[in-house]
Parts: sequence; C-alpha cells; structure tokens
Amino acid sequence: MPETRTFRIAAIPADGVGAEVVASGRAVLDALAHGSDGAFAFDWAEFPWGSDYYARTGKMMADDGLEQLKDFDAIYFGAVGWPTVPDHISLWGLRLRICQNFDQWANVRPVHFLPGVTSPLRKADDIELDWVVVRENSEGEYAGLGGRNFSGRGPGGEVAVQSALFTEVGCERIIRFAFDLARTRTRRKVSSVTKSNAQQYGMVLWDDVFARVAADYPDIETESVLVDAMSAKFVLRPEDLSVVVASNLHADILSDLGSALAGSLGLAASANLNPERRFPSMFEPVHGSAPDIAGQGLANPIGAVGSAALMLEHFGLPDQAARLNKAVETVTGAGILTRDVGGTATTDQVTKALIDALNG
Ligand code: GGG
Repeated sequence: MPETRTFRIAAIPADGVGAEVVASGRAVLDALAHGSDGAFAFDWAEFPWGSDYYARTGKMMADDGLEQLKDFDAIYFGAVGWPTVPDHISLWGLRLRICQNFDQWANVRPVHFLPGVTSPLRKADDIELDWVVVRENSEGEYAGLGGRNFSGRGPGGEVAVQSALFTEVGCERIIRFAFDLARTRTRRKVSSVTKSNAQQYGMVLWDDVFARVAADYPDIETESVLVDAMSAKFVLRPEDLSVVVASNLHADILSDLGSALAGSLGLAASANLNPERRFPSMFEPVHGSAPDIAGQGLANPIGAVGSAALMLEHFGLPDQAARLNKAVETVTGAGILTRDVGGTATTDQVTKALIDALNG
C-alpha cells in the first residue's frame, strides 16, 4: 500500500463569517481525504488570530506568527475585518502581513458562472463567463508608502500622501505569470489593465513591461485597457475576456465586480501564491468578514470551498480539485443555495450537501 501523503495546513478563520466558511471548507476537505483510501490526508493546526485576538493582545497575530506558519504546506484563511478595529489596522496586521512577508506575489481569482446561480448578467443574456483575474499582490498601491502630516495651514490643513510602487521585476513576474496561465486555457488571451493616461510613471512602466513580455508570447492574444473602460467591458462584453492582469488595487476592485456579475461575492475563490514555493501559499475566499450576517449560519461557503480546490491544485492533486469543483456544481445545480444567491439553505446545509455529493 503506498504511503499516505499528509499535507500540513494552518487554518486562520480570523473574523466574522471566516469561522463559518473555514469550518465548512475543512469539513469538505476532510471528507475528500476520508474517501481517498489513505492516498492523502490533512493535518490541521488552527490559529486564533484576528480582531478578537487584537482586543486581547493589541496585535492581529502573534509576534512570532510568521515563524509559526513558515513550515506549513499551505495556509487556509477566512476573512479579516471587524467594526471594533480600524480596517487598515486589521488588514495590515494579518492578511497583508502574511501575503507580503511570504512573498505571495500572485493572487489568482477565477470568475465563472455556476449551475443554478442567476445573476443580473446571466439573466440579461445567454452568455458565458470564464475569466481569471490575476492580481499583483506585493506592491503597487499596497506598498504602504506615504504618511500623514500637518501642512502648517492650521485647522483642516492635514495632508496625506499615499504612493504606489511599481518595480520592473514586480511588473514582469506578474505579467509573465498571466501569460503562462493563458497558455493553459482554451481562450488564449491576456488583458492588461492600468490607468496609465493619468498615472504617468508606475503604470506606464507596467504598460512598457507588458508590451515587452507580450513579444515573448506571440501565440497569445493581448490587449491593454484602461481600468474605467475595463469595468464597462466586464459588464458589456464578458465573453471577450480570459486572463485579466492588473495592479493590486485595480484587480481587487475588478474581481469584486466580476464575482458580483457571476452571482455573488460569496462564490469567489482565491489563491495567494508564492510561485517559487519558498514560503507557504495562502488560500481564501475573496469576500470579507460580513459582520451583518456573521454567526447566523447564513454565510456562503462556496468561495471558501473553491479556494480549497485551488489549494488541492497547488498540492499537485488536480483530479481531487476537479472532484471538489464538480461537487460544487452538483450542489448549486440542485438549487441548494445560501441567501446571497437567492436560496434558503444554511452554511451547514450546503456543507452537508457538498459532502453527500462527494460521497455519492
Ligand atoms: N478573505 C479576504 C478578506 O478577508 N479580505 C478583507 C479585505 O478587506 N481585503 C482587502 C484587500 O485585500 O485588498
């Protein structure tokens, strides 16, 4: 009998609905492992970090938290943000601290329709939607550069500067990543998004690097689109897109729009990858902590389960990822849906249906 492959995973549910969706994803992954006849298993460690931890300690994660995480095979994350902690403190103290210190420079966010899920876009037409938004995840508008100060002009005279950092290395690696991804897809196209007419330094550098890298991929169709025009294109010509690569801020905004067009932010999965595998990568639903529904059993676990499928692909288990995605399609196709996508099912009911679909 071949040896069991055991993957060590650090679970960080963090805030709000993060706890519910991470519990769901863990249950579904454990059911998958259970059915693998000992081929693979998951060894979980859960970390209590987040806004409650901040209330107790004044920190979003332990001082040596990165040291504690660095030898795991992956991190499975929930959501960060809670009304008692300023959002920039919670985000920088946990999610961004992990992404930036573990050089998870590629954030992959697939967007597609699921059976049984309607959306304003889907109702309007019988169109297809199958994109991957590739978010630069290490610099750009999230470089953390700037400061606040008083201009000396008296009350009301405070000024703040927030600089974006674009490096040639940073632009090139994410753009190449997008091209390599496009080569694995049926529609071989990369759309690059900037606002380089107005942001005349960093985003012009991005455009220049995009043109240079594109020359190495003559088999891939390309376009460069301003972010405002791309927002309109998401809505008006979704069938014309495949891989969309954009800066940290632009891709974050566009992927929220994309998942809303697909039906709900609750469906959207993501992977924060350290492609060199020097550090663990982190898998998380795109959505935040949703304080308005937290703790009520209403959260949609599909984004977290889709993120678990991305983690399986990262582990080199594409068939298992496909099984998980198929189970998701079976469940949504059967109309077992949470409230955000027009259903009445609870988080637990969707989780149970997913496990039944895997076992069925
Ligand atoms: N699971 C994703 C999450 O917790 N996101 C919280 C958030 O506020 N993110 C902002 C960002 O990553 O730009």
